[in-house]
Amino acid sequence: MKGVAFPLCAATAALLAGCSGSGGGGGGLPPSRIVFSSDREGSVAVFAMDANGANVLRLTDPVALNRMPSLSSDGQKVVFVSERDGNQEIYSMNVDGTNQTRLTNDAAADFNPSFSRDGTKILFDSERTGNAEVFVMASDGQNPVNLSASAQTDGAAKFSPAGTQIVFHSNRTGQFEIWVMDSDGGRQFPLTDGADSLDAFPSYHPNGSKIVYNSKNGAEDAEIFSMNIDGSSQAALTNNIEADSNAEYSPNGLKIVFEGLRAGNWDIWLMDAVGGNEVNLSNDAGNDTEPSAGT
Ligand SMILES: [Ca+2]
Ligand SMILES: [Ca+2]
Ligand SMILES: [Ca+2]
Ligand SMILES: [Ca+2]
Repeated sequence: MKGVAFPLCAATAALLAGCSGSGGGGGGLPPSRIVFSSDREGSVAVFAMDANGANVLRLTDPVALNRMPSLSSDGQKVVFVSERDGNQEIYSMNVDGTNQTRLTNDAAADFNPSFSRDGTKILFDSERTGNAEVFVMASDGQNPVNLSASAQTDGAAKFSPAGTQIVFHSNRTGQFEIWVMDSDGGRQFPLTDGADSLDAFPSYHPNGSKIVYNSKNGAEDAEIFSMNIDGSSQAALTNNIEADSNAEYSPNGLKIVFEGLRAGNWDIWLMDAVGGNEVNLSNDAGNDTEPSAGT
């Protein structure tokens, strides 16, 4: 492990990947890729790039719609949504685009997939009950279970690093808030309470202490926010007049990747975990959105 990890950390991968052996969960090499969706070649497809934006590779064919990729914590697998079979279904593939496998088969829309840290489970949104719910299934698509079970919209769920909690967004109070529940669907309660703030797309810090999400919270447009896991210390990390959303911490917890519109089209941006030092990683005329760094 030592002999393999050191050269990776000395190179550009250190931008995002965990370099110390402390605090990390799971095994394997530190992830060094960011997956995202882009329309730069026409129809929306899934792409991967290095943590510094280099070595861009298209992973899905430019037919149908392929989007919402989420990288596994070991950096080897990607779950994503495709409409290649007529409606939105969850697929998995290797990070180089090989072995694309369909995991769901339901006439309703299935979307927003993400892995548990150990890679054994996948959370996803499904409308198969007649409204959007948070479902969990095994990583091979077996045993889908409705965890949220509310009559309103629930979705965009992410496991906590330990796998014991799930953070998600829901409009069951009449507006979108960030909610948390036990991994079996128990003890569901909101963490935010902002009038018309559209709190959405939450994701945990790799050490489990923070949640990053997007919110309007008094602003004209969406900004990236962070808060403690009990909902305290809510703070804006971006401040500009265009939308910022879909944030995820880097595997080492030092950076945040997100999508932003401030360059005139959507791009994948990287900033410090406390805000600042914003860098445009995609820097392409197409719309680049939905980044995932495997956290
Ligand atoms: Ca479906
Ligand atoms: Ca629901
Ligand atoms: Ca903004
Ligand atoms: Ca772009």
